[in-house]
Amino acid sequence: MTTCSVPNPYKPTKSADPSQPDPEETMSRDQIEALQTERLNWTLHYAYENVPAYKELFDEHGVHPDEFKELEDLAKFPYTDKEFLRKSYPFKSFATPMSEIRRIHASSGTTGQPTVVAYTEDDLETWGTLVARCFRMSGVKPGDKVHNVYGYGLFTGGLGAHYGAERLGCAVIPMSGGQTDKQVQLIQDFQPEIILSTPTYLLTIADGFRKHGIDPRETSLKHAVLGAEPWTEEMRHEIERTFDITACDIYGLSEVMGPGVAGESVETKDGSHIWEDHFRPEIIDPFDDRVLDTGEPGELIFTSLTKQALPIIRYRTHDLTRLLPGSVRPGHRRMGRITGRSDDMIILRGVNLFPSQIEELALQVPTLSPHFTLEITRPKRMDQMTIHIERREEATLEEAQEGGKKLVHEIKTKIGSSASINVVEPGSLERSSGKLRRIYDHRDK
Ligand code: DLL
Repeated sequence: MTTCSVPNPYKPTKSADPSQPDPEETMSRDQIEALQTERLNWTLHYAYENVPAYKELFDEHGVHPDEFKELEDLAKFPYTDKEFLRKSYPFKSFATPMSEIRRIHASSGTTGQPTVVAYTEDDLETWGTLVARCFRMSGVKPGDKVHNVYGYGLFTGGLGAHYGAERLGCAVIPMSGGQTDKQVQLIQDFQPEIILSTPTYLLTIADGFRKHGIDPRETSLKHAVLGAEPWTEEMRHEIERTFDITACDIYGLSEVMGPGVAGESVETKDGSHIWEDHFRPEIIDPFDDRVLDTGEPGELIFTSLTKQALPIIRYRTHDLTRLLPGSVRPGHRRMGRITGRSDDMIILRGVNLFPSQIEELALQVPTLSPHFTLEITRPKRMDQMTIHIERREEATLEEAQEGGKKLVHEIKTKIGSSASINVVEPGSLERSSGKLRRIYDHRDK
């Protein structure tokens, strides 16, 4: 293993009884902060001494890991982003020799070079443990059958969720995304209690059930653990009603680990607890980079505390949310729902808006479905947004068009943007088997 002048204060331990919380899960806030201080001290030295790109970045910024004495000192260190990792493509950001690496994943993003991430054996152990924590909090029990729809492959969703569920003691059905008819058949035949999916693809699976004349409320499913894309409270209600299940959030990103950075409790459904024994979150103002207080909305930043293969320092996620005090796990703070990504923000004639705001309003109109896309154009140098939205099966086209007018009115009064609406037939918009693309911005073309 790579050396570091500061001894690593962490060695993963397998919890004896996976149905019970890990000891770190129930630590007090003071205990967590003491752990974070110790682990940050190690991480900063470890990254500096083992990844040339970090040494270069810290030196350029005029800061040395020895200057870290207490949590507030983290603010002295520079931010990193996807570009920082891309410059080290493919393996130069790894802090360990390849002989220590056991897994490599990559996130493609929408454009350009993929970002490569890696895990040592200990990192994989930690990942499984944290995903298992999330699932347990979301109502999954050892012995449950888990239908895993997250994509297997380079995407961290499939394998990340898979090993977490195995760790918890579940029987995993590694279905992956797509093949909706087969999803329906296997859920019918194998009778899983749990489904893991992106929220939008779960709606497509619901349509698949209906197509086969099956009411989605009649399946064996009891709990869904959903993530990998932004979703709203309205979407939670829609999914819970559609399947007669509970739906909890799971959050994560490849660069920080993958799914399982934060997870939600089925009892409180009040946002995801970030596992702060492994990650130190911060919220910053995305425009002037100032660190904001707990409760203030801004961009989420993460520093890893225990990662070996790919330590990550003050990584800018571009995810917009806020930190809240812990509830069922008081030592760990929660994150509010992600309202959007700073790079997904649409600026329409000077007004900022996110697809999640449209989702929230659209789901309040009973004749409109949650399936929509946003098309942005600029005819005659004026921004124009068209919402293409499917009517609900049970509504006529006329009723849905009436609903569309109501939606346009709500968008105007609540968000301040003008939009036109195009109500289309059920099933006519493109579906995704993973993360859904909502925005089609043609303004630059
Ligand atoms: O999407 C990891 C993951 C897989 C999380 C399965 C949850 C479930 P990436 O492909 O690197 O990793 O994408 C990370 O997806 O920065 C967010 O913008 C978005 N995202 C992930 N989870 C949520 C969530 C995985 N629960 C990016 N709510 C992140 C909102 C989410 N956005």
